[in-house]
Amino acid sequence: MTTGERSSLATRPKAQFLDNGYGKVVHITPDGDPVPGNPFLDDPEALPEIYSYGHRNIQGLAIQPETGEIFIAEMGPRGGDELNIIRPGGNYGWPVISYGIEYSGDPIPDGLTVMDGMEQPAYYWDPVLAPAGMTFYTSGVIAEWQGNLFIGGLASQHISRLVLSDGRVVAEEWLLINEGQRFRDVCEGSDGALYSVTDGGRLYRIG
Ligand SMILES: [Ca+2]
Repeated sequence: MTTGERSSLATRPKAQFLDNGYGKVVHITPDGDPVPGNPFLDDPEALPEIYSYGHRNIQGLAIQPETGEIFIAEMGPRGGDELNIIRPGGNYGWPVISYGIEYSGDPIPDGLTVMDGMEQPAYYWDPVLAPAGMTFYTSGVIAEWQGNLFIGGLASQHISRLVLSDGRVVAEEWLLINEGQRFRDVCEGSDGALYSVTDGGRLYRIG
């Protein structure tokens, strides 16, 4: 499961600390207990559920079928939405490093994009996507899409199709760009088609 830092200057710094649930990926059992093997179980200052930290506002998560790797999409500041591959114990940098700026146009304090000990995004969007739900496409119904990652875009009003190779994004295509819809979630149906629902109440079937 994932959380956000509530888009407030007061709570934002909490994303860097392990004593709270703001801006985290948490790894729990169906009963809500920390999963054995979680990275901070031996740290008495840390919440045992935490799997990674330093996130802004995670909206989508999908596990890559062939590798088992966890991919998340998080809303960043203006020009800084990120795709991240989650490593246990990883610090994903927010609000210390970012590729974006404040929505007001002000720089993020310090204006840094890289720091030792902090993970770089696998990809970032500028202008932003405002990512929502996401899924890997596994079916053979559209053979050329097999293994691609699809992410709903809210502010951008399209679906982003990402082609990945060795954990890197090598191509991006925008789908349904003229619909005027905020794409809230995407998933693959049992019929092998790709489905998406929108904030405007539409259901799209692609396949
Ligand atoms: Ca980051």
